[in-house]
Amino acid sequence: MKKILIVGAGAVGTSFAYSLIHKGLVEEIVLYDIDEKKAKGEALDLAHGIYFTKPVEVRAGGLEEAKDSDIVVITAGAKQRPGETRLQLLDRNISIYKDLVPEIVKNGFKGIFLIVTNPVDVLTYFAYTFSGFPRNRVIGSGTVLDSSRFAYLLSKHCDVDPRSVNAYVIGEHGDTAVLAWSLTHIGGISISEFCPVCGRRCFDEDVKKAIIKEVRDSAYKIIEYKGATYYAIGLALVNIVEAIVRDENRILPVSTVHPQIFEFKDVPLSLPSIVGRNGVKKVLRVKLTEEEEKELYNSAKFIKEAIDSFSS
Ligand code: 6V0
Repeated sequence: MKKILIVGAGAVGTSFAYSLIHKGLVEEIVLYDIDEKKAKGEALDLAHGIYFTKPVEVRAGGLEEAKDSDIVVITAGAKQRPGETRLQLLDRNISIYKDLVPEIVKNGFKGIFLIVTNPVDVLTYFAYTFSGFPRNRVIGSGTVLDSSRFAYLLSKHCDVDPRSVNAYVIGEHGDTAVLAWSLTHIGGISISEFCPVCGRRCFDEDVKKAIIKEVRDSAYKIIEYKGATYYAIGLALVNIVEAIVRDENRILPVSTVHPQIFEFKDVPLSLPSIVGRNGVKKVLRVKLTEEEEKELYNSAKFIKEAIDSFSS
């Protein structure tokens, strides 16, 4: 795997490109934006830094670059304004996808779509239907970022390195995201049994509620403070791309369109999934508590209703 086309050279697309150039994962990074000058400027700025990073060619290009790209990462579109939900972006972003996705396919793209634009789950569904690609090759960044936020907060609470925390947020990347406490482990010890081990503050209901709120509201808070979120998602995307390019079979909570979940058909949402060269190799239907299962149901229902309301 050698070439990545980034569609949308805004804050997220360029933060991703900036993180990617440090990794030495690919040979070419092409930036495309409807604002050609912006794509050119960003590509030049990044290219001038290659002297200090790993060898990689960074340039601006058109959608015809999709032909021999291995992964097309779509970040193009409108972003949330302060107070706006991700779902409120749908109208604006779906029409962009209606043009972009078929055009990319028409250009001979045979690789993997990585969808980032919000609302990411619903747009993963539309990218899947507009492209005609198999489910495993249309991946949404899903709750990979939410899971890293969750792990970060747990790591702060328990005073351990975030990489030693195994934590998953599943379902929608949005207001109905499910923090799966029952799947959470630190150093192989389930979170419910970790408190006596660490002897610090326990996870009483108030602490749990505060962490759930903090994870769900992170984006709103950052958008209120600085207008947009982009660094952490840039790094999260590198993580997903690395799993694909290196065929790692890494387990990541990416979003894919599930043929059936509960009574709903073709619902895009995140569950821990094995990610490798062919995209999503397998989705793990994890065992949840009754309460978490109910929350996942609500998340699936919410996404399904959003898709149906748009399709009808
Ligand atoms: P931005 O900085 O406004 O960049 C968007 C870019 O898209 C701009 O440069 C536009 O010119 C470009 N664009 C618009 N229409 C087209 C088009 N038809 N073809 C090509 N380019 C186009 O926004 P930012 O980069 O901050 O956010 C991009 C998207 O990512 C938004 O929808 C965010 O909500 C979403 N995010 C998704 C996250 C996730 O976890 N999935 C996280 C953060 C942001």
